[in-house]
Amino acid sequence: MPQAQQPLLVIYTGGTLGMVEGPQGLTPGHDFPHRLTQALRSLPPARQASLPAFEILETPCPIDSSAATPGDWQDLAALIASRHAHYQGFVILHGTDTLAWTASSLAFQLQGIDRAVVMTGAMLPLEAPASDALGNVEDALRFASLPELQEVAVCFAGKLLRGVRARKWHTQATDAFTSPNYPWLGEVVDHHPILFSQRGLNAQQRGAPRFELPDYRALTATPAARIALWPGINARQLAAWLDDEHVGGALLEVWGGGNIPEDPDLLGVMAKATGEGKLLVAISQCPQGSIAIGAYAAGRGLADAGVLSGDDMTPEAAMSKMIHLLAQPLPTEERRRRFVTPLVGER
Ligand code: ASN
Repeated sequence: MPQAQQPLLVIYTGGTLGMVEGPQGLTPGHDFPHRLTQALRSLPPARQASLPAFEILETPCPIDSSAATPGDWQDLAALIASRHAHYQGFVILHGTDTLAWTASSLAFQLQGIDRAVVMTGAMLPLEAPASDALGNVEDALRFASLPELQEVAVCFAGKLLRGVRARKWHTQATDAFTSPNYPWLGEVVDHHPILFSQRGLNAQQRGAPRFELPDYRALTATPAARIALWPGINARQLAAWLDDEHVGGALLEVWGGGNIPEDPDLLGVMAKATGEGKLLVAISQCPQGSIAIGAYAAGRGLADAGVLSGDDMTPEAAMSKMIHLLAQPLPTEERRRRFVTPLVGER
């Protein structure tokens, strides 16, 4: 069937959007396909009629996304990859807490995807008064049916963001996501999805999809660590992470434009780790802007210790890229080269 005539596939993975009140508080509800179909009937007839056709499935065990692991990212990418040729696009309904992590990971696993994977969630359950759930689903469906959208994106509160640039920004507001270092890919105006197509990956896409689906579950032997530096951190504390033989890489969250204390012992711990082939990467603790290692004398040591620049990547993008690269049997130099190369518009 030509792509334009294929339906969308909606995958419900859990999250507040589909939650119901249980004895211990909100918990993922079941029977979501039926509940969503019911809810969509509450839309005005013209809006119902203009929705793209879709099929919907529920993962075997919907979760609160705070429980998600790289293994879940892997399962979701495998599911999309296996159905990819049969659907015009995908809408992933996901908890907001780790939505940006899953979006980032999917972008690396589904490199070169030639259709839309639109992730959304909600701050309130579908059946709650004044819920944002139905509006977010409606917007996501409309964006996912656009053939020019050919990447993993996050649709939330009327905005469309690049998935690998998105971050959860607010714990309560319905406008909960932002894209600190990349402009929006689109927005909804009067229930119409408007794409700013010159910003999309489709303009840079080359050839057929070249999915990379490594086994993240095998990675538990060489995990990645995330370490935010603080004033007063000492070499012994850093070594507790980096000397661990099971740690294959670490994201260091440093200050400002790429600065760390001028402490030779601290730098010695980093240099030892990179010398052992570990992938060390730095990003800034500032939520906006990029780092330039070596602009200040205080940052020069990072380059000398073999720490790579994460440029303006989000922590979610940097960590999921590191996990993606560590899960593949790559020579150290190739892994370092790929980390600093933009693969899916992440930097
Ligand atoms: N704890 C929820 C989750 O991430 C939060 C939400 O979806 N709004 O699954």
